[in-house]
Amino acid sequence: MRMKELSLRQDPDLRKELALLARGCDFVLPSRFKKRLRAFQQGQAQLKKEEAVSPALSESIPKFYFPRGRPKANINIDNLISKIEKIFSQFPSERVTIEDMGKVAKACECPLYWKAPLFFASGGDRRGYVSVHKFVAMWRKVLQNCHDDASKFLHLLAKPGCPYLEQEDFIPFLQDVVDSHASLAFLKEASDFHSRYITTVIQRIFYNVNRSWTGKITCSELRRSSFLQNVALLEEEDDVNQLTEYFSYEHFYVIYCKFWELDTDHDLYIDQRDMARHNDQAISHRMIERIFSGTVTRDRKVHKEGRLSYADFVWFLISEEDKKSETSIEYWFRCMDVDGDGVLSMYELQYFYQEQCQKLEAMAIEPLPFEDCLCQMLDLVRPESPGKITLRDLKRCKLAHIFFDTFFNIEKYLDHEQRDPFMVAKDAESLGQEISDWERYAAEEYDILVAEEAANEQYNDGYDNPLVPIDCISAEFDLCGEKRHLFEFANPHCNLDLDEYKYADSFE
Ligand SMILES: [Ca+2]
Ligand SMILES: [Ca+2]
Repeated sequence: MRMKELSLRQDPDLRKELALLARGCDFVLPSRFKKRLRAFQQGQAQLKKEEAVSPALSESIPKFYFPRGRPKANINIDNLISKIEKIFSQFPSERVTIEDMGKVAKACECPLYWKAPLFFASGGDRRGYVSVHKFVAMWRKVLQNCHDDASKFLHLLAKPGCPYLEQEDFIPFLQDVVDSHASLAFLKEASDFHSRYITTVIQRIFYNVNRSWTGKITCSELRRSSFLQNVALLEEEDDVNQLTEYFSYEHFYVIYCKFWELDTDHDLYIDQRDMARHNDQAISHRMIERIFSGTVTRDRKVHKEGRLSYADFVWFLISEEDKKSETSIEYWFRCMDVDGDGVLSMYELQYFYQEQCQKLEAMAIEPLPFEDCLCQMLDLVRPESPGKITLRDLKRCKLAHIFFDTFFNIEKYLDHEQRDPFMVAKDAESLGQEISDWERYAAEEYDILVAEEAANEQYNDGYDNPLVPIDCISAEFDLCGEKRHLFEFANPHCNLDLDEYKYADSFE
């Protein structure tokens, strides 16, 4: 049918006649044309009918791309809105402050800790409250346009019209967690610690969620991650320390203490010399240079000014203590790929191995010749194309941690060397089934720090102690109790101004 139609339409004689007809020329058409014209008109009518009945081809393929989530059938927005209006009506002038926003979040059928994003997205920060009208207008738009949690959460947190989340977008949400989660109540008076904790959690969010390394979390990255499940768990879990992926205060404490030890002048930056002291000179100088080269850091000043911010240290420490995660493998791969061509060449491996040999010799240990080490490593990684190790090879081999430590961490290299290869293989098999290396490290270090503090408390009776993150803190915790609250801020001098730590600096 359509083929015939096309040929009719392309007929020059017929086109001419139709044009004449359109101009109102009234003359007798030769009968052969009349016949063809009728056929054409019938065809047109048929085509119109078809167009009206069957959708265009693009519409007949079911929609499969839903950047804002798949719309749910039978969602009654008016019903949902009236529930919310009912909640607002319980408050004077139908205005709700951040303290009562939890009730609104629940009426919206959202996890409790969506309360701050809901509050701020409807302009609550400017007035100190949200009116029913503003809120309903905002939420109705969200319900109409965003069809799953990831899309809704992103819309609430992002700057207007922005399709991704940047680091600073998380601050109001996390400040509310600090202000209102029961297990962080002990931080109430330690406002200088709020920003450090928040910085840490933001870095962990980007470390785990922003798999593209762009500094911009997209809706699909958020959807693929476990972050929103963890946000929902904040409501059920009384202790943030149980949420080890993002929110654990103990994990923050370990990272911050490790940084504090290196940052001797406490300006929240460390240089290469400070970094060299980490873990008793375990990391090679050549690797430290690479960490400071700007290839794995977000702060653009790292390379120029030769200093690493606390935020960038979070990435370093987690990568250093858990070399099995995808982000960590990417982190160290970027560092080792000195020329940035996407493969680790023999030259690059040798460059890092040379320093390891020097270190071993200084320890009176005879190092393995590079060729032998190379054979071992190629055996371990089994690269797809010989002589070139790619990121894919390292992720696939499940032993990337041993590979990396061989080239830049002398202490861990020696540890691996002393281990039974059979056990190493078994480790690789059980990867992902037990707690992560990072979780194990953080738990052990936390216990050590707590014990150190307890000892200091006993001997110094709370006087200045260079090992304690903030000199003026007198630690108070209950070693027998389940929850150990390290900070009890007795000294008013430690209430530093929150502004003293500029977010803009570390989020650039
Ligand atoms: Ca410093
Ligand atoms: Ca390379």
